[in-house]
Amino acid sequence: MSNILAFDLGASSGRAIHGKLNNGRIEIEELHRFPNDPVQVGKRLHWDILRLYHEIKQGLLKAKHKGIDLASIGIDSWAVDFGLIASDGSLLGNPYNYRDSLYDGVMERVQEELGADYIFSRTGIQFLPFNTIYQLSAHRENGTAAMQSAEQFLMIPDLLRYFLTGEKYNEFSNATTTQLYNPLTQKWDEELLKKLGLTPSWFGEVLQPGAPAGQLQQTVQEELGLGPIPVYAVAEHDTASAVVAVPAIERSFAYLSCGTWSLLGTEIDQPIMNEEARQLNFTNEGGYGNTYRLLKNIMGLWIIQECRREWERAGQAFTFPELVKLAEEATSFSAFIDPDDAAFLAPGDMPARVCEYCQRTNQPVPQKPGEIVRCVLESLAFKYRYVLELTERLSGQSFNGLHMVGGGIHNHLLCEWTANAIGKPVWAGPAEGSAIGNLAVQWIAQGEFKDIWEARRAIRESFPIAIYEPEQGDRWEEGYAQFLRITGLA
Ligand code: ADP
Ligand code: LRH
Repeated sequence: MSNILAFDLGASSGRAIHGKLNNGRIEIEELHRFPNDPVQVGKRLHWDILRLYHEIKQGLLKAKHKGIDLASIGIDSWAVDFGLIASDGSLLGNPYNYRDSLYDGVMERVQEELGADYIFSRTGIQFLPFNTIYQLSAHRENGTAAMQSAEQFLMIPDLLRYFLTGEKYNEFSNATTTQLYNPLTQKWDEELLKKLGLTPSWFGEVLQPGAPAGQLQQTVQEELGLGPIPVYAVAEHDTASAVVAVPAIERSFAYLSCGTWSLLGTEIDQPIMNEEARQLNFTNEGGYGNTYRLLKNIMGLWIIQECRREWERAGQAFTFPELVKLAEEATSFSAFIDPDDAAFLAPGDMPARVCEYCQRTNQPVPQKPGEIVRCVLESLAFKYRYVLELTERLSGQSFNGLHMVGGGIHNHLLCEWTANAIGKPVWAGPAEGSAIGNLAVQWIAQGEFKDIWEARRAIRESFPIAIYEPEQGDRWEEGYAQFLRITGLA
């Protein structure tokens, strides 16, 4: 019954997840998992897009070898990054990784030129230095070769979909993350594009999640020995797919999508584009069924990923569970960081940057890996509380708990500490939120689920949700006050 495949590409790893429905219950099976390591070439930082395409084909082959007859497939990935296509249909260069230093300082220049309030009033999107708008502006300023011969702009899932189908479309949820799409007119913002010196004709038709987007093209069918499998546009921004998979019961709910990034917010029907939202730097990213994701980016487990890489380079290899254990053994509330300090955005020696932060804020400097990880995880938990409270204020809602989805929920300490920090329960699950949301949108499109709420009910009934109740007492209140004081967020 309705076997389908979701390709979910995170900034740290990708997977092909086979989904099937069994009497209204969702069953998933991981067919393929692969690392997604950015590649540094000289000063530039790229994504290995052809390797990702190769891995997608491996996923299709694994499904074929298992005898799975696929009714459809969908692809989601991290946001903001893109490829430019020439008039002959070829990809112009390797897509840049959004953490490339080419983009340093560009956001400030564009804001000065056009005004932050103007940009926000047209897009409703938070100011992050790596948004596509600033990436493209940097390429324009630098006159990079791709900009000279570009004809079409495709984001990462659009691009991979194009390789598979030969058809070029943009997709709504991901398009909104560019900060070039106007949610009020429901179009690419031509005026903004022209002011930036960008060519509006590069930006193509925008498909809604759930729209058919072609089928495997002839050459791919022949290469893989497969039929014309239909391809859907899903909620192709991985965070949008993760929010689809939040097993909420009520319309009003708060979520934390927890992976490389932590995305915390709520789902709303109309974007909130007032002055308060701009001042608080909240975003209104597009979601499934014309909803919006009112949220804020929090630096997330990226800091831990980079610490782990640095320790590995130095000959000390730890698994994530080992790091969690070491953190558990370290002293609590010894030092805090603001995870969103600009120092933590670029790849590099993250343990040293955490220590520098503690030094410059006159705190005890963590020494051992366990102490550093504890400092980062406790700080994340407190930043979650801070952003949850802002979300309540801005959306005029009050939440009685927080849904956590994504690979980060395997970190049980982070879930527990988040519950303690917010003083409310955390409902953790499913871990493969983005892939499950990707599957759900395909099933809704095929009429297997009536709507997103029926899909969310099925997700709730199909996957275990771990409940973390908050610890009682004032300890975490005092810790939070200390966190606010040190980070200057008070
Ligand atoms: P992305 O989709 O952004 O690549 P994921 O949602 O796959 O990220 O989450 C990956 C993160 O989850 C890792 O960086 C790690 O911090 C955390 N994680 C995954 N598995 C575990 C585990 N077993 N124990 C602790 N943390 C884990
Ligand atoms: C998470 C994510 C996030 C974006 C960032 C670039 O994977 O898509 O929502 O802000 O990556």
